[in-house]
Amino acid sequence: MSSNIEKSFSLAKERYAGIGVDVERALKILPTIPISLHCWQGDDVGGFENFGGTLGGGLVATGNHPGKARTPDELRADLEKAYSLIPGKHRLNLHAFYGEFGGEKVDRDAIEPKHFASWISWAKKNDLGLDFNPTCFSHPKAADGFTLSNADKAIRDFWIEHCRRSRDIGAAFGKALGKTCVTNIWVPDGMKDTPADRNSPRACLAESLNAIFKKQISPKLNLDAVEPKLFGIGSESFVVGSHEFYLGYAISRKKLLCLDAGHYHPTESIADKISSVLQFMPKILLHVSRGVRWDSDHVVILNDDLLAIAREIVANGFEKRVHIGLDYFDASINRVAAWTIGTRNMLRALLIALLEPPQIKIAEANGDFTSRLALQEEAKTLPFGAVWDFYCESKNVPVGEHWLAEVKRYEKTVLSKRN
Ligand code: RNT
Ligand code: ZN
Repeated sequence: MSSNIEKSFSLAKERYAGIGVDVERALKILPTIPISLHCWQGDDVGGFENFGGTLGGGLVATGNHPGKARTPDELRADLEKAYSLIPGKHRLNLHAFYGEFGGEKVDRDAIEPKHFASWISWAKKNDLGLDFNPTCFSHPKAADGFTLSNADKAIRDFWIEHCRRSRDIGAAFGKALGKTCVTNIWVPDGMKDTPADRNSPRACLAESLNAIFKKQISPKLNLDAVEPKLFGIGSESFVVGSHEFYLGYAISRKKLLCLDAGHYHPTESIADKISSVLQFMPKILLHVSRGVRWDSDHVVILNDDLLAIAREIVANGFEKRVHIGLDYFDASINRVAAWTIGTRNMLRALLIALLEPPQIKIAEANGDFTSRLALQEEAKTLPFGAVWDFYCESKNVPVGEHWLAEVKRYEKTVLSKRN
């Protein structure tokens, strides 16, 4: 280890010890919190079905940075590069249309665990857990904007079957890897303009979900999550699976609620929702993202929103009750860098939260809100950077901006050859 990193770390440790923060304890907890990287950053939410479908459901990946993954092997290679730049052992979040169908046309209602065999063996080899999502968009049967809530029963049944099979695939992941899979359902269903009937589609969605979840699956193998949204591109006036819809559904059916940081009003933070919903359900899933104006999926940066999310998890000891996944896609920058930046930021935010001075909570408990505010502000410039650098070095990943040179080298030698 470089002696400067060690020197800075030991000074930082002393500084933290002086205010009652146990740095070693923080460094023991951080590696126990896995982050689920979303595979879809690697190819602009394209998938590998190859039936010429275009991105739908209001999802838009803008930008044309060269080098997006065109095959499962390329996507895995890019992911391996990203994981090599991120400290700790993490997970991969797959979407159903990333299956490997060997050139065959396997429709969504026919997917099976065997189509994910290479992903499973790759995850095993790399010691990663896998999470899963049915893909209820980018498909002719989603073209009218309705899937599980479609007025046409045949179309609903098609998507119900897809989601049922997705849960089975999640369970197969859980079994093969010995790590519980979280399978998250998000559907794009909604309307561009004011609906005349908001109720019928919601009744249909609830009924479809009941049908999907009918089969019991061991929670050791697979956990189900449902993901609400306020609005989407093309569903500005009405989203069937709104926040209240899924909050009610998740509580009454004992499912995980998935809180996506980009799915609410611009000043509405999901950080405040965490301890609210956890009063009524054992576990939740997060889609950590960053909303910018109408887009809900910018690369995660180390801003106040992210710090608040991490803090709410750590300060309340919710590390085992909150599954952390990322969800964004930026096609305008190097995609391996996008994963690396967002994941390192998520971890950095968790570390900062783990290093929170205990006096802040004590001041609040004593009713001393002056000290609380003063200490919260002073905490913002404590030397967490030195602890983060030490952590990266101890996990054998690049310190500071040094990961970028590796991504640039990869871009030059691998990604730029893809066009
Ligand atoms: C869309 C949801 C959903 C998707 C992924 C690709 O608004 O956030 O989670 O981003 O399933
Ligand atoms: Zn999401």
